[in-house]
Amino acid sequence: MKEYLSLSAEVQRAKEQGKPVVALESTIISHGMPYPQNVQTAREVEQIIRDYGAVPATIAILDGKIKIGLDDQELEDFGNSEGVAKASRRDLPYLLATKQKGATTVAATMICAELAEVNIFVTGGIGGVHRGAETSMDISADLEELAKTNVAVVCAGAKSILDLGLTMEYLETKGVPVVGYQTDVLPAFFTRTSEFPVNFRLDDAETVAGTLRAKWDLKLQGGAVIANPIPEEYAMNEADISAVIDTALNEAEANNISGKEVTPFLLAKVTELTDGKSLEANIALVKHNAKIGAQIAVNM
Ligand code: PSU
Ligand code: MN
Repeated sequence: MKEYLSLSAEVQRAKEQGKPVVALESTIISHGMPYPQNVQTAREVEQIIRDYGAVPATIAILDGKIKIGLDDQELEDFGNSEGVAKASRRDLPYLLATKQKGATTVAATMICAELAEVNIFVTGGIGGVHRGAETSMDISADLEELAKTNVAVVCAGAKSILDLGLTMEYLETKGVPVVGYQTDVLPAFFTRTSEFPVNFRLDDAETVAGTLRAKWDLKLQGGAVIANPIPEEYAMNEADISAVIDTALNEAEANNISGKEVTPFLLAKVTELTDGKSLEANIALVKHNAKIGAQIAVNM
């Protein structure tokens, strides 16, 4: 197993010194944001994690290795590459064996983080049950991973490109705690609220850390969702974003988009249709998540 892992110098040092490490995914870099904002955001997010006392580990598949932490040049090359494969659980072995570049999704990042013994992971939004899943059966592998891999995911909830109600039901079935960080309801990524209550509201990083510790001390297999709403000043207008999402969903259907292409297609459409306003929101919420994630890691 260890032969597949390659830790950056910074992460290696952190491990030796027993410093807290926070994992970051790379699909958000390759498929979630355009270049160069993707690389710039990734760097800024890493710096926020350092500023709050933890060490960032951006995870990606490169040269037949699972990279735990990218150096500056690797990050730049990765963010500026065309056609990087989106890598979820099923894709990891193939991409490693064929030495292709892979951008890890939430599911794959959780797997790699656990292999490297990192249990806090910061991202923007998780995948979930898609609208119309009762016929398409499009349910993100992220949910199944949350059910079995011991990594907590700090995010801004999930975009309403998904069916948030069914996503909550799925997580409930799998026993995945959905914690609202200073909120009573599940945030919907671009907006601070949705109609769905979270399972537990926790108001500080220390209590989140204590909850995670109790879960894993009891060997209750699986992760947790720590849902942290977008900062008020960056939240988008509910009606505007909901209209944009409806258009994006219609275009996906009209273009017969399916499988792993669905989420990247919808993300790109939303960015395009909001003239980059959603990109600004996306950047702000990831940075906010980085701050909370680092604080939780420090408290672990
Ligand atoms: N949702 C977002 N931004 C993202 C993703 C989802 O708001 O970048 C990415 C994440 O990497 C997530 C993946 O794990 O898309 C889910 O893809 P799918 O629905 O195909 O499982
Ligand atoms: Mn899917």
